[in-house]
Amino acid sequence: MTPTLHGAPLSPFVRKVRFVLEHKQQPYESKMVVPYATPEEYKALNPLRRVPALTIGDDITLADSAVICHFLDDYFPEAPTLPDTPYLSARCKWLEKYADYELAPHTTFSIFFQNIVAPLSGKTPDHERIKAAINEKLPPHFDYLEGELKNAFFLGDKPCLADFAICSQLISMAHGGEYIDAERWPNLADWYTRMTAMPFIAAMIDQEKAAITKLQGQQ
Ligand SMILES: N[C@@H](CCC(=O)N[C@@H](CS)C(=O)NCC(=O)O)C(=O)O
Repeated sequence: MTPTLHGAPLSPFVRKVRFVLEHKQQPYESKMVVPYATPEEYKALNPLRRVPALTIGDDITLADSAVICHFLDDYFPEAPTLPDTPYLSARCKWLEKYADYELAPHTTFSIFFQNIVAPLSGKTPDHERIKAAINEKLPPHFDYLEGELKNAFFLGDKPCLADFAICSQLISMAHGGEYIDAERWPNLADWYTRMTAMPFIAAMIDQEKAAITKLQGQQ
């Protein structure tokens, strides 16, 4: 049965799940659910009313991007996104969690929200918050990730869920007009170029940029 992904494509957590589905070449349907404006009935899918949620038929309902991605790896085992040894699988989940909880507050909830979402909602961007994210909050995280990149991808020679989670956060940052400084973090910048050159990621970025431009044009 075809899974349905509920959420908005500009959410980095929705994007991460889309990366996993695309990597697996798993067909899926998308249902637009706008964060912070979820309909009442969405509570049945996620009582916290956050996106994404995933449903398959009437029997499977899941919330939280990490839970959904781990489930997808078990349910559709082709083209796994979690390494097959307990230790590397746990390392992968650690880096995914790092992206979701340590990068997201700055890449998404500061830079993307203030530079893109705030103006779209008629609000003035909080430039101090953006500056703090770029100059103080993110550099220690980028130092850490730079040191973790010992191969082409975070856990070896092919991308895993950690790569998708981190890349998704950095795409939000790029939509917000901020990029990794290649002189300071060369491994991370090279890796980001490699990730965003993957055809399904490049195509998604183009679609998202077009969506942002359209939203801005409606202002
Ligand atoms: N840990 C959650 C985070 C999801 C999340 O924060 N989604 C945001 C959109 S980017 C949201 O729906 N926010 C609405 C809210 O918090 O009410 C996940 O990985 O799914």
